[in-house]
Amino acid sequence: MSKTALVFGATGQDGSYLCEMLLKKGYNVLAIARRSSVDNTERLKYCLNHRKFTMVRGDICDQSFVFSTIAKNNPAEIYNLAAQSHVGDSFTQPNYTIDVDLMGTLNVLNGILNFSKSSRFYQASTSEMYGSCFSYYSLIDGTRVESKTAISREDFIKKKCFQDELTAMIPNSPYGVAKLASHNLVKIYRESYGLYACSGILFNHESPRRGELFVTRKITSWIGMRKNSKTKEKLQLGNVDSLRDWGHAKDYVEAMHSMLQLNAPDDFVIATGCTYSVEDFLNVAFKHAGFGSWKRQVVLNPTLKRPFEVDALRGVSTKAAKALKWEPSYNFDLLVKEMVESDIDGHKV
Ligand code: NAP
Ligand code: G4F
Repeated sequence: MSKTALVFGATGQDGSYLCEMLLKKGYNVLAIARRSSVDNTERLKYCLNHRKFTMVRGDICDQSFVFSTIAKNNPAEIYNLAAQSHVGDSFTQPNYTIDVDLMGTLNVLNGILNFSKSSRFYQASTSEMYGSCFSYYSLIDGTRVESKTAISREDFIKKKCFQDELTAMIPNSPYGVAKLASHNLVKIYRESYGLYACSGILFNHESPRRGELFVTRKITSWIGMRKNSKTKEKLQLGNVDSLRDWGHAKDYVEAMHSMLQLNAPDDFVIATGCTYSVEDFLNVAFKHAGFGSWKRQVVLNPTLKRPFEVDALRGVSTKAAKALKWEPSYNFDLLVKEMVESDIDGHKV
């Protein structure tokens, strides 16, 4: 008999790729989408007519809904991707972010504990939980040194600084705080009650389906509009110096699934190991679009800067490579190219 997977956050970027992948693997997929006054199922267009796909309307903050859905379906696997996922917005909507990103997780964990203890659980943790903490290998004796002092951007790049499963986590945003509390709850429920519960510490991952308010898609959707003569406005951005480890969402949903197929639950970093600045993204995206220098087309607007920034991210996925046999199939250039081409082509994904 086919396994059933319950997906919270199915209408989002990752949720849509995950649902498609699970259907391909033969799962019955129960997709949770919150009620909306406009259609929010665009990204699920390849799933909606599949005979093993069922969509249920509900909110992760509604404990009675979460409990009854878990109890009724006793799913083999539960993925929690539902979140207010915009870091910048978490500064202006901290209470709401904590409600969805922390209390929502707690609802699912308690639903599993009380009604479906055999369900395997995946939690969408994030590199935003690190804040400004990182590690680096000492170049002198080769041992792993945790650096807790401030380091320049140049040294971060030069000294091969990175974050992994052992790096300290001191978040810089309400979003990071909510996600870290959820991350710790997953560990506590795993160790206290024996649940099969995992967290994937995923670094930034993008795709043509990325929401248009995240920086990568904001850039490529502007390029698409400019190329198709739909805007004369310049592109407004905040901090273009920050460094991110950007992968492709399609690769990352494979890792989520693999984490739930192990003999024992564990937490894993999922990342490419490479770091690029927002400025690098602009350079490569403008090159693929055949545009000149981005500097003539972009306005740096200080009001788009965050009150507190995660300056530099580079993840090391050695643990996932070994246990999950996971590695990314996209590099930075391929990812940017796919996003630019999709937006120029009218976003047919
Ligand atoms: P996304 O596109 O913003 O999707 C978030 C999903 O959560 C959407 O389906 C959204 O529904 C749903 N949602 C929001 N509030 C909800 C609520 N109260 N009840 C039920 N559903 C709700 O995010 P994503 O990029 O796919 O990321 C998936 C998860 O991974 C998120 O938890 C995110 O925080 C985490 N994460 C993402 C990255 C990344 O780089 N993408 C990295 C690390 C971790 P609507 O469609 O109706 O808005
Ligand atoms: O694209 P972003 O908004 O992604 P951010 O903040 O790194 O968060 C994403 O990745 C996290 C994993 O590390 C996820 F947990 C989270 O859910 C989300 O998916 O911003 C990237 C960088 C930041 O440094 C930001 O300050 O781009 C900078 N930036 C510059 N101008 C901008 C803009 N970001 C946005 N969203 N919009 C701008 O105009």
